[in-house]
Amino acid sequence: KQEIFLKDYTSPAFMAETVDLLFDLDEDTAIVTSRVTYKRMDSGQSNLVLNGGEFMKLLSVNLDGHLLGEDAYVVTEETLTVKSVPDVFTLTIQTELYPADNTRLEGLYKSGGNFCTQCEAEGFRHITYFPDRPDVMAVYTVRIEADKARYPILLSNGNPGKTGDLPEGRHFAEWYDPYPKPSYLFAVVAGNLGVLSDTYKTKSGKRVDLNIYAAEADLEKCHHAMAALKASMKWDEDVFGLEYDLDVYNILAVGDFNMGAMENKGLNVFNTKYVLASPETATDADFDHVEGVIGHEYFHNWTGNRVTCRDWFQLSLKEGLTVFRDQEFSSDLGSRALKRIDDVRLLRAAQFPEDAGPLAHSVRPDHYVEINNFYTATVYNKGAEVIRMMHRLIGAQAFRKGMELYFNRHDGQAVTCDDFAAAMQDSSGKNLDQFKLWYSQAGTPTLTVTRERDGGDILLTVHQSCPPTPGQPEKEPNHLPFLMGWIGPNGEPLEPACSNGVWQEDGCLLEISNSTETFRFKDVPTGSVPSLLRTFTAPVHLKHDLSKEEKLFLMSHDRDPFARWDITQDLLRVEILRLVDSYKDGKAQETVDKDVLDAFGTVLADESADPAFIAELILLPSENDLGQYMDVIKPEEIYLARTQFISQVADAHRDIVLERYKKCREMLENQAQYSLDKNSKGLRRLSNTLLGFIKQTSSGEDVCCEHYNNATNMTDQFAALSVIASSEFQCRNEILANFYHQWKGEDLVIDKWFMAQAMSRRDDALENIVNLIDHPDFSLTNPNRMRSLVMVFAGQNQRHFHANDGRGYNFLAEIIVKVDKVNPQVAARLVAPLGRWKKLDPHRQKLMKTSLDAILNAKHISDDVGELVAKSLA
Ligand code: BAL
Ligand code: ZN
Repeated sequence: KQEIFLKDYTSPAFMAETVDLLFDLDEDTAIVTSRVTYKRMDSGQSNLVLNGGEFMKLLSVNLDGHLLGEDAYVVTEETLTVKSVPDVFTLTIQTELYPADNTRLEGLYKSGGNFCTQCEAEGFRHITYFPDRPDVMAVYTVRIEADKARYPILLSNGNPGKTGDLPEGRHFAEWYDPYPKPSYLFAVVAGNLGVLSDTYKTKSGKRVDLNIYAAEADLEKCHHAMAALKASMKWDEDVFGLEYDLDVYNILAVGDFNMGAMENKGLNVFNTKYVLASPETATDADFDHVEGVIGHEYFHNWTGNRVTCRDWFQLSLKEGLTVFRDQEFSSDLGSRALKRIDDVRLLRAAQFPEDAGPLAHSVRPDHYVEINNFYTATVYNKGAEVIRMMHRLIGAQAFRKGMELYFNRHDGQAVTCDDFAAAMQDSSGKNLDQFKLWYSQAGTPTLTVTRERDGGDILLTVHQSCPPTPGQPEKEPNHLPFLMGWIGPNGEPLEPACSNGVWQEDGCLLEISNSTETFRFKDVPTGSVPSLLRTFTAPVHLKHDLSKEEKLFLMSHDRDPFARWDITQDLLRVEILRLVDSYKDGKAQETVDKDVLDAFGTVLADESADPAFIAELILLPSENDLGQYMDVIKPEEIYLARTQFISQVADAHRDIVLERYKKCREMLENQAQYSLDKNSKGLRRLSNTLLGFIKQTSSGEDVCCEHYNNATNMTDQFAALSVIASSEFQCRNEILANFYHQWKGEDLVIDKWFMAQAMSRRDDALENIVNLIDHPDFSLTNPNRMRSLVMVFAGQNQRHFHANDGRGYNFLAEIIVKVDKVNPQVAARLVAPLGRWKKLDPHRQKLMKTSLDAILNAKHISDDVGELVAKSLA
């Protein structure tokens, strides 16, 4: 495949206006008849060029009622060109598809015996020949015909139309979607499914039928998703005035899905992982993810569907904005501070390494080979940070007005990130020209903050720089919001006047646009400490000159919960990295600093704060996170130093840890039943986090195994399983076997069984992981299973992935080559960890590059994998 460039964009030569599709479904094959009316937009183009070709057979082409001979069109592997077409015409094309053989899971495929589709980004071209690009928006009518007994449920986008019986036990259903949409939002479903139904009344009084389709046995696990859907509909009305527009909202849950979910108009298709949840089978975090993803797909109805992307370079137009919207939704429903901590943790774990590695790209990339490779943390999560910065810079009111302006201007259109920024600029009057560099410049900027006293005042200087990224050697300074506060020497918040900063409810907002800027804070008492980058108002690395004592001071006095968490992470990170540096021949030469240990004890004993928040404070930076702060990652020393830290905390504060754990458990036991309320979730989160410390004490095995045996919900059971799977406890093998037998057949729970082992740091973990590939429940064709074992191992088990003999790398490379034959999108997702070789020592660098070479040299590698491996080796 050729690389394509944003600068080469041209508008469509032909517009499709109406699309009529007939799906004639058989057990393994499908005949699709598409009847499309086209209109010429560019008089210089006499031929109509349509995308399509692979994995389907062209049966016939018919123009305005005339069957075309083979001299009237040209078919290549990727296109169908119909020669010399009129200005306006109807083209009818018949294709034959083989959904039962479709393991790539794009286009039409079968999952669990049911038919479903995935068309984003370019799957529609595997259903029929069509201008498969997002700026061709048409009105779709769909008719599905299938065996009635095997496929009683027939669904597509929009509102339902006629249904009826056909000869030979078949039946049909028709669907009409009045809203013009691009082909990537098309969906069709045929299956034997149960349904959970409800209704929603919109703010203008319209009734909407809500249906979640899933296997009959799973329906009882759909109630949380249904509640989340209704909450999303209400939230979008309340916060943005946006109402749902069709008569029905359908969701299908499928077990084989490349993504988390898909926002097809009126017919979302979801990975079961983000729909099904019961206390027995899903953790509290799973419940939160279901709520967030249901919200995300619902919010796409306006940000993505009603207004869509002009081209795939603009993917963040819908994804960054919709992630921002789902983050806000979850914050409003739960705790804003905890949600922000979660989101920043994810950004640092997934996006910062991407931005620092060979696959770095801007939020709006300007070239690609395979668009599927750009559904990334940068486009999604950094994209959401870009929207969040705009929201902060112009304020919530102007942002809401900007959204209204955006919809007034662009409803029914396919537009660009510039169009969105223009709406925000026009609603606020703030010039966003420089700000838009966030869309085009890759890399994570570093902000360095220094302080200088000038009489009674403090001069605070912020310097910004951004490292080179592939294709971008030089960077311009970014425009960004920097929120901060001050804590006075007595521990009380201070609000010193600032010449060029504006005090808001949660801190003083500084706007930064030059590479170096100085802010004067008036009359700041000696001993005051700044609380920097509150709520993480910009996606940057922060460097500052705060001493250990000042950090400890903030840890106990900053009332801003996010800032308190972030400074605690900073303190812990610096301390663990000091230990890492001290290791010689696998032996620690230093012990944990007493002040840090004492402060940790104070946090553990703090009963005034929300237990969920205490859990966040005591959760140490991950091994991956620590590695990012080293010039050369030392995987084994990081693992050892982090474990040493946990052991020393467990030693020094054994009684507090056990006491706190016991109290949490007692409070939970006193509750009549499992509850998802904030307090119960917090108590589970804290006690489960404490297990990691208890594991290192002499009573570790007893407490962890008892915790497992007494668990009445998956949150507790999985927390214990994870700790035990990574331990040398006698009970380990028995408990792993017990878990497997208890949950055999529950796919999402068996995924957790694989995951717990993929995360194990035991000395023999790698061998076990390699062997699990041959387990009867492992499958190369199921993306969730692949992710649970292979992605979790390569992405989260730094110690074993970077095994010094290269076994971790070989294992991953071999799997990538195998999976690539089955499902290139899933295979491509596994490449990134191997590409980050520059951060390792020369020995490992060589091994990693050898593994990348092996992938590149394998036969018939896909464009998906080829693009990423080539970039990784560059
Ligand atoms: N559009 C792909 C899945 C999602 O971001 O919602
Ligand atoms: Zn999305």
